[in-house]
Amino acid sequence: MEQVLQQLADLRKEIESLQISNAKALEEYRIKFLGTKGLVKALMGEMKNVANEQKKAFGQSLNEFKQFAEAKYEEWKNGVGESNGTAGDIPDVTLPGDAIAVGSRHPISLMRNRMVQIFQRLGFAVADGPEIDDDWHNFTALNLPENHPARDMQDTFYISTNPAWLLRTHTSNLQIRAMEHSKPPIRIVTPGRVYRNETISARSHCFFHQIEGLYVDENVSFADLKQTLYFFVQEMFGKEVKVRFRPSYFPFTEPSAEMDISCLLCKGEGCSVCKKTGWLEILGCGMVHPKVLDNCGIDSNKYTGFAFGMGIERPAMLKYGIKDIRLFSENDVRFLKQFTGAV
Ligand code: 2NL
Repeated sequence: MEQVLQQLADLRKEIESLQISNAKALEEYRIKFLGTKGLVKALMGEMKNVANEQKKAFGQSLNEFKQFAEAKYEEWKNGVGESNGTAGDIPDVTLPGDAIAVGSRHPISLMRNRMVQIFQRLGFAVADGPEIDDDWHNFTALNLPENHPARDMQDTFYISTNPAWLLRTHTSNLQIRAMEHSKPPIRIVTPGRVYRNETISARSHCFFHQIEGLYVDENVSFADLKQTLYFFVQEMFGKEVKVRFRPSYFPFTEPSAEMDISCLLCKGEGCSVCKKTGWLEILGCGMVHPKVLDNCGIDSNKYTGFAFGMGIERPAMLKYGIKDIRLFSENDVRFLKQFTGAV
């Protein structure tokens, strides 16, 4: 008994002399004194060798020792904190800081912003609105006949629970809404996401982005349209780029045209990107059909307007050298981080 009490006193001295300042040493201490194979447990096992009349005194001393060892453990634990076990509890202020991960703008946003800014300089305002809309704003008001193939289930995503609603197939729905609720002069651009039921491949996707423009006022002419788009092309692609207009057809414009720019890669010489033509088709446009103006409550005898629509993906692919349209929507960080710092 005397011997064991002496042992406890020695161990207490040993603990008092310890200086524990890191997690590794603390864990070693815990294992040695308080662990399942530690000294406290071992001394508890001595109980059976102690004479009956001494059991109480021994138990008491051992308990006190245990509490002392545990209290010391807690004390050190609080002091050691989150230290990594090698450097002690004093932070190393010379360590380099943790890098702050910087995000980047999406290439579609970059291209959209560039396009929008050019039209803003010409006095166009940005209009926004719903991606889910009704048949009227997406088709009927735009003079698309009831049996027009664009309305087909094959091309348009209808909302399954209510087929009166659909995912817009162009941002013209926003231009219709603008004409319905405001009076000329109206000068807006509508960038946004549109949906078409197409097979996904490297060149086409079931959703993509568009920017449309609309200018309605008295005496708006096709010459205004041409000059507006010519200014856009020069600002967007450079002064040396040429444009050409080809006659075309859209139900919502009359006359209608498609505009090409000289190929940015071969400068009109003919290459694989322009399919040896020297030209790239970038947009459709025309004078707003009088029926469309009337559908929106704008007097087509008093007012005229021009409109145009172009995709954002293709110019973005040309500018950034992107070969597969699916990259835009896969959110692969290896792709996206290449645009870090771009504005
Ligand atoms: C294309 C062709 C076009 C329009 C969009 C439009 C809108 C209203 C009235 C008349 Cl509200 N027109 N938009 C006009 C001509 C062409 O887009 O190829 N887009 C990618």
